[in-house]
Amino acid sequence: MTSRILCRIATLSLTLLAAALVTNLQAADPPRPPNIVFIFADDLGWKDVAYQGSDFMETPNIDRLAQQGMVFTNGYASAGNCQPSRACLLSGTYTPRHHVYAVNSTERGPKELMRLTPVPNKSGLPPENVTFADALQAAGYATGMFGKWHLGGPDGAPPAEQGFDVVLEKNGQGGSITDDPKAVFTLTSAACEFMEKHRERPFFVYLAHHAIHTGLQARSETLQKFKAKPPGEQHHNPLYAACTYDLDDSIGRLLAKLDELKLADNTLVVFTSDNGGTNQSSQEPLRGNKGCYYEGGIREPFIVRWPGVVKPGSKCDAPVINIDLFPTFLAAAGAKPPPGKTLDGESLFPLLTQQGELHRKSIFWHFPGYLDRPVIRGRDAQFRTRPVSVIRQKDWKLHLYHEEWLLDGGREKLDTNNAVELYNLKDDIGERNNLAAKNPEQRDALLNDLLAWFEETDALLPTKRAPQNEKREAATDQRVKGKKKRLQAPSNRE
Ligand SMILES: [Ca+2]
Repeated sequence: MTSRILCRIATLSLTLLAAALVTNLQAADPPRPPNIVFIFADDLGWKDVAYQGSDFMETPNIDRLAQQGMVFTNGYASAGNCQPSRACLLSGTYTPRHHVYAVNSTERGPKELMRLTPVPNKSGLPPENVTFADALQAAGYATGMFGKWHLGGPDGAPPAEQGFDVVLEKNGQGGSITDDPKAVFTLTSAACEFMEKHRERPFFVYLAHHAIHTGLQARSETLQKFKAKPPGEQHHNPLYAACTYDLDDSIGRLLAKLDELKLADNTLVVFTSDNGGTNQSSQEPLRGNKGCYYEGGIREPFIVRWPGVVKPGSKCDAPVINIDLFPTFLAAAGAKPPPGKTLDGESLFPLLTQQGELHRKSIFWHFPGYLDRPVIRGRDAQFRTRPVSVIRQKDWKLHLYHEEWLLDGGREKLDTNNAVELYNLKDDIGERNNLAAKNPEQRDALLNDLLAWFEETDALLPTKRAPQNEKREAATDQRVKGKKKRLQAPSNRE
């Protein structure tokens, strides 16, 4: 053997030895799991950000986040209002599992117009309900909650009992930063302080802003900026735009802090909102607003940024919903679901890494109550919604209205009783063209899956006539019988 070959063998052995050492070191000291920063807006609608096409709002920081991460074009809140959306998000389960369906009460609106007795509402999650913060805390994360909780009350528990080490609950009334009326900068500063303090270990930030919930408030200079701006055709409310801009500005500060701490590369950032925009902001072409189960009430801006995992500027059209975040955060943390814990969502990992699809067939909503005040292009003139359950499956979406389902003949009369609305969102994102009568096969398939889901989740359904209305219902039954021949199936009611 020549000395050159011997030398090569020696080099190779050393290289193998070094490789083995590195592997051993890695086994002993696994890479640190990512920090998780979840920014949750309040009442920010799908169309309220510039990257979604608002013609008046300016959201440069949210837009940049969208460019740096993955945009989910079919991203959803799990309810049309604050409280149930948050209960679903935190618990990782749909409303039938925890019975938080509404803000305060499921019986909101003119009682004489309610045909069913609504299912009673719970105010929050009991402390034994394992939240995503409980699970991340158990996985070794420092956990901080800043902003709006909205899950207390007689049935709930404060954030400190739901897995958060550090809590700053703050109403949107003033703050330590001058001219911060919606407290966006105060909350952001507290979150930044928390990140800095816990930079040496994995942390979880739940930053639940009060913005842009009413009463709308903004810094005076921002308000002046939008008062001076020519109005858009769709959006033209300077205060609404200013409030949104301040929220966006605070998000910019938080992202800059991650850069400053050199943590951005190992931090998963998620941004979305708890429900659709109020009637102060049109969500067209989406139908409806906050409180509705039409797209305007539940479809949201939904962004995930995760350097090295998520391809910048990528898009995903699969329907996803905020209960998917619990299992996604667990997967990011390398943690297993807590024993015995039901999780209705699915980890978004296959979508984030563009390596596959989710296993589930459908996503669901269940609102067995009444919500007052009509909205732009709602179902009727009295309520944002009546008792309704919804299934989304691929491009299809079906609404089941419990009043007509229970009281007007159920499945036997589906062609005429208006209990079901069916839309193909791919062709009709505005839910204008009800296909329930035209496509009974698709309608029945979705309806069957929805009914099976009621069984699976033990969903409580509003099955009793409203007592204040029994006499009127009985009289209506008689009248309907008399006029039956003249009745026609109503077309798509607006
Ligand atoms: Ca809200």
